[in-house]
Amino acid sequence: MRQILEEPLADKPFLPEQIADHNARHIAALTDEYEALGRALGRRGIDIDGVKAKVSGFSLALPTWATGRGGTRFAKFPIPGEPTNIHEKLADCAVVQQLSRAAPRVSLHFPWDGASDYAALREEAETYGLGFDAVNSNTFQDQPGAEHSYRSGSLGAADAAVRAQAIRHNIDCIEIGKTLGSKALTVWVGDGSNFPGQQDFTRALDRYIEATSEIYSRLPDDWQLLLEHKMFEPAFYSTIISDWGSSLMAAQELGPKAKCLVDLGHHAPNVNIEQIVARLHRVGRLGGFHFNDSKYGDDDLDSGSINPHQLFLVFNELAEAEARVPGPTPAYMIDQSHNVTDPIESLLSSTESIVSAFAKAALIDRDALHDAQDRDDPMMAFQALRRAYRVDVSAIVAMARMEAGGAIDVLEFYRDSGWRARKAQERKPVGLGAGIV
Ligand code: PSV
Ligand code: MN
Repeated sequence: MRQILEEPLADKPFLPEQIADHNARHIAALTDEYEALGRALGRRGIDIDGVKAKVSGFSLALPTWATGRGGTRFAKFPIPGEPTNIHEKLADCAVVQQLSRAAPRVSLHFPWDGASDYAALREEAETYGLGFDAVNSNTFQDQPGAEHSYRSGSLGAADAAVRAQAIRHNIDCIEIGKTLGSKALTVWVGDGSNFPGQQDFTRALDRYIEATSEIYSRLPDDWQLLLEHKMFEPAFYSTIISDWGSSLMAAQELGPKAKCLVDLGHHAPNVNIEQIVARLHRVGRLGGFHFNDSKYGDDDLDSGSINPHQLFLVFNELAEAEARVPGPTPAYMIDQSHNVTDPIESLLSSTESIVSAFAKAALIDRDALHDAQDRDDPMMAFQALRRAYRVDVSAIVAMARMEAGGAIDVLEFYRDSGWRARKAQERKPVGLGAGIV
């Protein structure tokens, strides 16, 4: 057992010297691995430092709701020391960012992340070196004291008063986001039906688009409206924005600031998500991602834990699209439910998986790939992808992280730091319950 690190005096969770001490123990091995990989890649004509530079430029956002223990609708098993309010959630996100150097933005969800002073919250985040990504609205749960219930839908509800309440909430989120410095509102609604005949598919979509266009009209010029589709749950027969087709239809009707957000878990098993990515990019409507992994449905498992190859293929399509039509980077975010791990550990490990998939995609020899495609040589086209996928890019990712001030072995540092045990002394216990919050 290594010694538990001291509570830092700085505004960041850990002192830079603590990270430097950790890195000093690992730098010789990392340099050795990086140089060996550099030689191997050099033989293929790939400059490892160029790949590392691309990796250094990659970043994603953390969802506040993934910093606490998630749960299923059956139960939630909290751990001592998990965050109980937005300030504590920010502190935990700061841990992930300080160690990984790839997660400098936080995505807030309202009303879960309510605060009394959002200008002060922005300053608080800045002291951690964090900024704010998209704000998320919540019209899938009823809040205490709310005038209307979302039990029969929200933006697509048959009752105009319910729709008006949902619109007002989204506009409130935009206003909060402006103070925070966010540039996007993500809208996911659970609206749908459980019985055939319960809802008129067309009229429900019409109502949703009409209500959402009111939100769209309140969007600042430099903002985006990210529409997140999901096949099912909580509605089990039909969902209003169930797939990328419905999402794209809505985005195109709303206007150019509306884009589609792809949550990897929101598709039927085996759906070709990488092709969806290519399609949405082609029409300029790929707004962002919620990364997670799944085996059965919207499992919200850790990114790369089940199907790292799919993650790689998604990044391959993004690299391909970017090479063809350079444009703004989509909003990258994690959206997971950490039911059995320390959420910080899952966020650290998932960040590493996502950055690694991105790094592998950066290794693909695009000329060889295109050449094989054009010669109608499926095996060599596949091999162009395979050669990149087989490379263990850990040394590139760790080197980029270390050079940016992060830790070489993020999980080892985090465990040695005793962060969670310290927080268990300081933070209030979380209640039992079910659900993700
Ligand atoms: C819905 O399943 C979702 O993916 C949306 O992004 C929500 O905002 C988030 O999970 C939290 O419920
Ligand atoms: Mn999501």
